Amino acid sequence: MKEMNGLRSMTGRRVAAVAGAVALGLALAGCGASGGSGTVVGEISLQANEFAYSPAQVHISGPGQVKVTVKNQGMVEHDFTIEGAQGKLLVKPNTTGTSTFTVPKAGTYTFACTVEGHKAAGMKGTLTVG
Ligand SMILES: [Cu+2]
Repeated sequence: MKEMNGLRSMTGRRVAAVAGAVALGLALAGCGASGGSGTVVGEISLQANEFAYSPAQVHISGPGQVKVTVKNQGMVEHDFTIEGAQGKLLVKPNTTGTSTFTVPKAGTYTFACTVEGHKAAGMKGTLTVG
């Protein structure tokens, strides 16, 4: 009876140890593989006017946070949004604005000005991630 108890507790301990190792492995894999939404992976700098961004094609190395700086050289207010990402950066004429956007995964994103008529007039571009 004594031996049986000892065996059972040994087995139980081993199972717990294995479960712990698996959980740790998953946690580490989750951290590395996804890139995480809290990692600043890139910085982009754009100029805006009526009605275009320069450059219109930008790239960051992978998903995560991207710091965006927009210098508005136009006569009216412009903004900057990334389709598929939260947030909007508003920039008044002759000022420079900065904001951080979180890009969820690798791919090609359209960024654009949401002031009425601006995107249709050509105020948009492409952000490539990864
Ligand atoms: Cu605009």
